[in-house]
Amino acid sequence: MGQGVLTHYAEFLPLTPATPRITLGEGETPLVRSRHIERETGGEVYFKLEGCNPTGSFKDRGMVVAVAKALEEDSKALICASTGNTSASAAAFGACCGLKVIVLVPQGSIALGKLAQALIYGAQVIAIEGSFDRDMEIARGLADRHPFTLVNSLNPYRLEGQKTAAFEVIEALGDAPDYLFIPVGNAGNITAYWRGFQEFHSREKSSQTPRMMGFQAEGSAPIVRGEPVADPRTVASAIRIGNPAHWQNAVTAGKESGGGVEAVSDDEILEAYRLLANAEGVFGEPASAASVAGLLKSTRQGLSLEGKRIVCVITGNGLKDPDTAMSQAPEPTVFPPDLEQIEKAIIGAPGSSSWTRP
Ligand code: AN7
Repeated sequence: MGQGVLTHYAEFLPLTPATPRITLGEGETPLVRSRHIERETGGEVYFKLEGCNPTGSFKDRGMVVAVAKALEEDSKALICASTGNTSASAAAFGACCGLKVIVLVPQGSIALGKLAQALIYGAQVIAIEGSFDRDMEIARGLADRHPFTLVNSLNPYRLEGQKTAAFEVIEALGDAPDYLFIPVGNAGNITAYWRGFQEFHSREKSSQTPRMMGFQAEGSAPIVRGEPVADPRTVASAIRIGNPAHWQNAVTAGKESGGGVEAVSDDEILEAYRLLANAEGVFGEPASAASVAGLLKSTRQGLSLEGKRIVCVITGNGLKDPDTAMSQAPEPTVFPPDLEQIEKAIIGAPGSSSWTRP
């Protein structure tokens, strides 16, 4: 337990004896069975809780490999463009390894918790007007001009690390599931999972590979539309991406696996976000809820999941984005310190007790 991705999965990663086995305790995240949403689908539904990683998202699995290789190659600085989670992860691993970290984020559209992380871990945070896609071009340009290691998912070590989540799913279930529902932004993660599932299948560690069901937000769904989106919009700021780096790989994963990439609306995302929290006790960030929104939408559109095993990837922790949480739930009610008044508010008029949840 707790040995980290580099040690645990060394034989499946491009490591050498000179690769430092750094870790912040990433990986080995829980796979939790659904108790509520499952009933609506007829299948067996599990949530892969990637928000339990050290910086609160799946990015840590790939970042630990990318940063270890950067150290091996004697790099002195990391750079990335990010909608938030990549920057938090890069900042943390950079801090623990003594590397300078530069992160480019879209000004005004990165969730508060992620910004707080990048800042407190000590990264140089550069907020740029406009969308993530332009930040990505600038980060690539800077990495070309200077000896900075680009740690976006264009860095091949990132996807190598992220594929270990698929290994864990197979190990937890004893086989690959029938379906994997996953949010899609830059499309690195769906690419990495597909690679991981194929790799374990070819090593006879699973009897099948799952159908890969990727979901973009409707207002930033370039893969679904078949063209880049100039001004992507969605409440799920992590996946507000108009021109994904791994576009073609996502299409391939969908095709080869018998799944595909589709869109869910912000309303569908927020419905799934609230349901996940208040009916399952799982607090994922809005982008993560896109996987569950996709599952509910597919079921309602008639996809038969009877007897099937389904995994939804909950990619990031809900605490990352407190503003969206506060906007989606009622305000707390304020009382004076008076037992009777508070009691009345909780159980209503005398004699009418209501102890069970509505
Ligand atoms: C919670 O941090 O792109 O399809 O710069 O933070 O691999 O991009 C984050 C993406 C899903 C989409 N869920 O994954 C970034 C960034 C969460 C995320 C995605 C992201 P990809």
